[in-house]
Amino acid sequence: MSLTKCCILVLCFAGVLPQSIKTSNRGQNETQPFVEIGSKYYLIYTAVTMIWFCAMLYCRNYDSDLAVIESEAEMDALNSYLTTNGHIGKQFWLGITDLAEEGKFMSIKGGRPMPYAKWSGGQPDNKGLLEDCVHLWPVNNIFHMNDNNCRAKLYAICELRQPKKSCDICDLKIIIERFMQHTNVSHSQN
Ligand SMILES: [Ca+2]
Ligand SMILES: [Ca+2]
Repeated sequence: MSLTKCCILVLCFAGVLPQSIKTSNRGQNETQPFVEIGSKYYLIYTAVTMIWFCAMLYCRNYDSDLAVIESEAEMDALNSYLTTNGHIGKQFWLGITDLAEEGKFMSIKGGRPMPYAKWSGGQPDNKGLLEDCVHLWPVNNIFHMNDNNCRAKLYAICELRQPKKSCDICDLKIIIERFMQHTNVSHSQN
C-alpha cells in the first residue's frame, strides 16, 4: 500500500467519517438500519458523499461491507429499489476494485474476482489511468457499473454480512456435550 493510500485511511479514521456512525447493535434489531432488498440487507447512505476508501470504512462501522452485487437478480432488485425511492440521480460506491492489479476487478468482501458485472457502455475504461474503484450510476434511468477515480466523492451502499455458518455453533455444541459427558462420568466415579 502506498503512503498516499495510508494517509487516506488515516484521514478517514481521524474524522472525515460522519460523526453519526455508531457500531451496530444486533441485539435488539438485527438488521436496523438496513433495508431488505431482494435476498440481502443494504444500507443506502445518502447523507454524505465520500471517497471510496472512506465509504469502505464507513460500512465496516456497521459490521458490513461495501455492497458486492452477485447476480442479475440482485442487480435488478437493487436497481428497482433505487429508482423507485428517489435515488435515480445519485452514484454509489460498490465493494469492487482493481487497485491490486489493473483490469482485474476483485471483491473486497471475499477477495475474489467480482462475481457479477453490469458495465455501462465502454466501461471499464480506466480513464486517465486513474480509475480503480467501481460504482453504480444511472444510465437512461437504469443503474449500471463504471470504474471511477477512487477519490471521487460518491454515496455508499453497504451490505449486511451474512450470519456465520451454523457449523461454528455445531462445533461448540459438540464441545459442550463432551464436557458434560466427561463431568457426568467424573461425578459417577466419585
Ligand atoms: Ca483500473
Ligand atoms: Ca470509467
